Amino acid sequence: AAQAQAQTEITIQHPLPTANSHYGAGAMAFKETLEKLSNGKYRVTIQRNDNEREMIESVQIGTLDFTITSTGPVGNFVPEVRAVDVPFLFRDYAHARGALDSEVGQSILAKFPSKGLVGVIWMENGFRHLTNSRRDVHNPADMRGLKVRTMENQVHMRAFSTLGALPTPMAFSELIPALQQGTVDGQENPIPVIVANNIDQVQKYLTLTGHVYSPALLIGSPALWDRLSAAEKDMFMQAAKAGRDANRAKVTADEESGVAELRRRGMTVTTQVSTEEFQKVLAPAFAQYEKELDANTLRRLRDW
Ligand code: EAX
Repeated sequence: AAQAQAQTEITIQHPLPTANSHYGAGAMAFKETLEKLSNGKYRVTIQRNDNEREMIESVQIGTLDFTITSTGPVGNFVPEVRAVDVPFLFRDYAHARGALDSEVGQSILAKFPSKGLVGVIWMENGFRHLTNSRRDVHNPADMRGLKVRTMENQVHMRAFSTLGALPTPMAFSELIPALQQGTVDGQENPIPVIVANNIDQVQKYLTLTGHVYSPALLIGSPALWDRLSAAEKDMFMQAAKAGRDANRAKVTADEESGVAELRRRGMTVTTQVSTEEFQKVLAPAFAQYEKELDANTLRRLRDW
């Protein structure tokens, strides 16, 4: 009888609803493609875990095979990633996707193995917008004094303090309770995250600041990856590309429908925002980024 093919269980975790979210779409496409290409040798289990830092730590020690995470906390593991979190770095989705898929984006992924992680592929969270429970925000002056939850990301924290807000870093898992209890006044996330997590239920005002593009990543565990043959690595990469494409397609769809949906749910939406004004106020932060981050990488990403 044919040798029963040994089956390998693969687990992937991400912080959003497994069904209707842009990470869920990516994880599902990854699962379906890998199971198909491996003729069932690999079976993928998708789980939700809304603490991105924890997932990255689990991948690093080998207790988790893959995670889809925003780059938010990743800069604390791979400092070179901080360059992609700089506000107003990317003009639009085409710029961000093209630059990250190009050799400059790949050169950042090449920094992961020395930190005990495998940066498999760039995925996408989306352009981040501000929500808050206190007031309509039209310009930087309206940000003053707002307690804004940020990701555990020094680049973002510096931007919000430069704008006069009070950045309060915390994991995504703590966000909704903090908004419910009023520990923070606001937060910032892409439309798909706001819609998928019903953040409109704890926030009244949405301002389409688009202040930073938030990449995501499929990060793998070296404990698994280094055991794969070249042919298997190729299968995993094809599955990763299918996941990336499905993830990005869902972001595009959510961007088109999400703002109208949030208005329908009762949010007050401010669409006209002068990004020039925000960038002018952020000038001191940009000067710091040029000093602290890899200026060459910043320039190559910005000019791509
Ligand atoms: O990755 O922590 C955040 O605000 C992230 O955008 C969210 O977990 C999706």
